[in-house]
Amino acid sequence: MRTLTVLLAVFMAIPTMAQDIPPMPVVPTPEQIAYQEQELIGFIHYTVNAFTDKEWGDGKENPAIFNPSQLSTDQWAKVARQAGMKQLIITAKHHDGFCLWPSRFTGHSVKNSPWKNGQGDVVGNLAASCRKNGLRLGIYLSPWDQHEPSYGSDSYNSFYMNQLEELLTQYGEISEVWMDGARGENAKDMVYDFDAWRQLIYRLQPKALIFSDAGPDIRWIGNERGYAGETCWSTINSDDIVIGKADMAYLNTGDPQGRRWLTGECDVSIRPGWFYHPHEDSLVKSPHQLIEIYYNSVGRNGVLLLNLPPDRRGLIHENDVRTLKAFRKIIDHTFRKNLALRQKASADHYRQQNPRFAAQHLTDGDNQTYWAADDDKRQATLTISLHKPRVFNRIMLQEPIRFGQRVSAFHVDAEIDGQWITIARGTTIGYKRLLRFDTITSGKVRIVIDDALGPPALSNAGLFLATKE
Ligand code: FUL
Repeated sequence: MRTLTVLLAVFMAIPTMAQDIPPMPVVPTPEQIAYQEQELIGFIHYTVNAFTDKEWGDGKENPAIFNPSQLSTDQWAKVARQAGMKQLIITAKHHDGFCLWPSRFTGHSVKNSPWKNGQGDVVGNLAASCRKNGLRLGIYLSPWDQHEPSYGSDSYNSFYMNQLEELLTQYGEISEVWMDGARGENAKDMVYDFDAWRQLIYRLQPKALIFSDAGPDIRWIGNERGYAGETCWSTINSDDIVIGKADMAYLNTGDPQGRRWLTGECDVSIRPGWFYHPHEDSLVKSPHQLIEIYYNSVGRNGVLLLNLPPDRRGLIHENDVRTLKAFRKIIDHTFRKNLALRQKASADHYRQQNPRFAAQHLTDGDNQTYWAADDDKRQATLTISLHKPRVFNRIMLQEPIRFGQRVSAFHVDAEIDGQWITIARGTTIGYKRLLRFDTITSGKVRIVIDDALGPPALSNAGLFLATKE
C-alpha cells in the first residue's frame, strides 16, 4: 500500500516537473564542463633549458646536463594544490626533443642523464604525486622536435604517435594533451597528421581533452599573458583554423556564431620566461599581478593555466611559492563570503511561471539550479534584495553552460541612497564572469540582461568585498 502511494505521488508529480530549457545548438561535453570547473590549473615547464638558461633549446644538448639535485614532484604537486590548482600539465617533451620519461623511441631522454643514474622518470614521479594530491595530470608533447632526425618526413608522425602511446598508456589517467603550435622559423617543413594523433589520443584516453589553437576540445586564448577577451564566447569556428597560424584576436573572443564549443585556456608564466632562469628570481609576478590575471581569465569565462617552472634543483623556487601563497590568500579572502547567498531574488519574469526557473535559484548556492527567461525573451531584469545594506565591490555571474552560452550584453545597477546607479557592464558571461567596481554600500542590486543569443538563463550570482588587493 505504501509503495502504491509513493508511486502514485511520483506519477502525479510528473506533469508538473518541467523539462530543462532547450539547449542552444552548440553545448559543451560533460568533460569540458568538468574541465572548466577546475578554473585554475598549473603548467610545469622543465627540460634541459633549466640548465642551459635558454627558453628554446636546439636539440643538440647533451642529456648529461640534466642533473637536478633535489627534484621533487611531491613539492610541485603540493605547491599546486595549496594554490588551488586542480591539474598539472608537464612538458614531457619541449621543442628540444629531450624526454622527461625514458622513451623507448629515442636516447635523448632522462635515461642518458646522470639524474638517478639514468633510472629516473619525471613524468612517472609526477603522475604519482598528482594522484597523492588529488590533481589531474596533463601532458605537453611538443610536435616540433629539433632532436629527432625523422622530423620533416612522414615517419615523424609515427614517431610522435609512438611517444604519445607511451605517455597515454604508462601513467594512468591523462586529462589533457597539449599540442603547441610553435615552430622555429628554421624548422623543416612538416605536415602533422593531426587526425591520426587525435584518434589515437581518444582511443587510449577517451576522456582526455585535446588543447591546440584549433581544439578540438580546448583552445588557446590567443596570447601568453593569460587574458581572455572581455567578450569571450566558448563557441568558435575552428574548422578553418590552422594550428600555429591562427588569428589570435579571434581565438581571444571566440564567435557567437561558432559551430564548435572550445573552452578557452589562458596560459601565462609566473615569471617572464616559461623556463627557469636564475636572473628572473627577482622578476616573479607579484600577488597583485596574479590577481589581475585571475580576473581577466577565470573572471572572463576562461581557465587559467599558470606556469611554475622548477629550478636547477628541481624545485619550485621559494619566491614563486611565496607569491602563489599570497595570491591564494587574497582570492580565498575575497570569495569566502558571498553576501548574496540565500538573499531574496526576483525577476521581471521567469519561464512559464514555473518555480523551477524562478530567480530564487540565483542565490540558492546551487550552481545546478537556474533562473531562465521565457523562450521568446532576450532581455530580463533580476533583482537581489539583501536583508540589510552591505558593502561590496565585486559581482560574480554564471550561466548554466550545459545548455550553451547565451548572454551577449548586460549591466548591473545598485540602489545607492534611493537611486539606481550602474556599477558594471559587460557583454558575455559564460561559465563565470567576475566584475570589479568601486566599493559601494547598497541593499539592492539588479542584473539587467540587455541582449542574448537565446532566452537567457543564469545559475548563480554573488556579491563580494575585496579588501586586500
Ligand atoms: C609556446 C612555446 O614556444 C613556449 O616555449 C612555451 O612552451 C609556451 C607555453 O608555448 O608556444
